[in-house]
Amino acid sequence: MNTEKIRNLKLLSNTLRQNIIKMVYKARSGHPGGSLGMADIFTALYFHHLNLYPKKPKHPDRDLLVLSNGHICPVLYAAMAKKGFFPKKELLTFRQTNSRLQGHPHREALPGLETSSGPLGSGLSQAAGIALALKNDKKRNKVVCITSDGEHQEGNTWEAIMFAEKYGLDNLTVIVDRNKIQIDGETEEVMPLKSLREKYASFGWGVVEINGNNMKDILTALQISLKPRKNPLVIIAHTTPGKGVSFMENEYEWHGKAPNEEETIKALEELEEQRRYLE
Ligand SMILES: Cc1ncc(C[n+]2csc(CCOP(=O)(O)OP(=O)(O)O)c2C)c(N)n1
Ligand SMILES: [Mg+2]
Repeated sequence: MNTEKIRNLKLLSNTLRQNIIKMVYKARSGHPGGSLGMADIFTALYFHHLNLYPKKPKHPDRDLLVLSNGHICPVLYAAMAKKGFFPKKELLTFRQTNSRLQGHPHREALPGLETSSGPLGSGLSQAAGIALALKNDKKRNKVVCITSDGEHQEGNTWEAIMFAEKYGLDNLTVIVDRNKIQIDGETEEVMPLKSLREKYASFGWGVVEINGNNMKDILTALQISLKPRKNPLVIIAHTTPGKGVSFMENEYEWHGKAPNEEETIKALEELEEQRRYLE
């Protein structure tokens, strides 16, 4: 794989991470843990994999991204701004009254969002419905659904997994943020999920398991998702929550807490240091 391309993508991930910290700090609330952990995957999706039209967000040929775990929208907004869906300075309106960048995505407020989310566990059903409709219309747009491990503790998610297999949704790729944390603890302690690979496989899905913070792994998995197949595909992405900010990594307390001024300065210094290493 082209090393220059990988380096550029890593630089973009770093930009997204810095913007996530700035947004959550300015809003004094939000969800940095999952957002930072998923920055590499959002970078690969927005700047490599998905066919998007920032100036024509409803373009009929666009691919569709459904973010089910809506609380990690800082990473979605940071990717959308960088891609040109809206001006970068709008990122700092995150979570303000009347902002288009609500604390959980509001589809009708911001062009480029495919769904509203926040109530967990419904995005996979929405994505499966969209994928079935596209298939029925013989359209070739890709549908990618991002979902969290916490959402796999909800029954609706498993109904959608059965549904997608029944209808052979070969245009659907699900990416699970397997970061092993949720709002108030570790998933395996709160409600063990054990092997999502075995569970999805037993439901008839194709399964790829990757390090979700390794850009080469991510690009390889996305490449696999493009191969002709008969079934839906899941990419189980093992990510480090809080990735890139030492004191946030793997600490579930940073699921939904804003850093104070001192923490923000430290976080941005660390990210800047990582950037210098890439440049
Ligand atoms: C239906 C529903 N129940 C509860 C919540 C509150 N809630 C918000 S985030 C969250 C944790 C979910 O786990 P996960 O998505 O894995 O969190 P992360 O990895 O981002 O920390 C919960 C319980 C919600 N948004 N929706
Ligand atoms: Mg989680």
